[in-house]
Amino acid sequence: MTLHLTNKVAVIAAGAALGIAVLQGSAQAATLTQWNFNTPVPDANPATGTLIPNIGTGTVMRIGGTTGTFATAEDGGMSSDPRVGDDSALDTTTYPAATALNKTAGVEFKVSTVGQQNVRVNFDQYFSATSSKFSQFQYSSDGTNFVDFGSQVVGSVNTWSNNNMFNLSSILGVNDNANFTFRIVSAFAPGASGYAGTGGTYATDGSWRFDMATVNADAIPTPALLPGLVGMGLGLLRKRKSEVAELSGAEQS
Ligand SMILES: [Ca+2]
Ligand SMILES: [Ca+2]
Repeated sequence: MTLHLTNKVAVIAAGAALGIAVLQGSAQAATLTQWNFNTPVPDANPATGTLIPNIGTGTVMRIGGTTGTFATAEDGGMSSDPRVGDDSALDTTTYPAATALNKTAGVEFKVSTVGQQNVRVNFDQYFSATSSKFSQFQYSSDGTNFVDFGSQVVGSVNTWSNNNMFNLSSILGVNDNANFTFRIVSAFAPGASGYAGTGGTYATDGSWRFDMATVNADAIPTPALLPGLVGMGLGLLRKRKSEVAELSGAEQS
């Protein structure tokens, strides 16, 4: 009897350990989507690039009347992109007038987080001398209504600010969501009613560039795995019991 109980406990413990291992395995952090904006086949021309992500899927667009093409990410200290010789960044210019349209102009990214949680966003941003010195990160769970999140990125003239990280792990509404959207928009100087130029003077033709826009997330563990594992554990238990029964029979004969 003691032997049976010990076996039973051992089998259940093994099954539980296996279940935990599988759950942990399915929750590995991964890059969901990334834009490096580089031409997939290097063409030695940073002014040509792509809006298609190099990892995963998603869409990016300029918003609030901004325009632009692609520009090099290999000046101003360089972005964090390891590409050499053909490193493109998403260029944006034609920003609002000095005292107009606070937090409306910049870039917007849409990435489905279906099946994902613990969403973290990273990006590199370059500030020209007359661009807005302050950029605001915002997220949306419905693709329409945006919420300011985190500290503003504060620019330095003609310089890359790399690996700006916004951890949305505490924002449950952006988990498992096909409408997850984030944007980076120009913001009035703190306490002021207009934009501050990165180098002092603001102008609508100042430019921001973006590179290595990255969404990391963890896969949500799949509950469907659990019944299967419980079944496996019971199967092992039955097999062990029948082996013990056979063994008992053999001893009696
Ligand atoms: Ca290129
Ligand atoms: Ca790049």
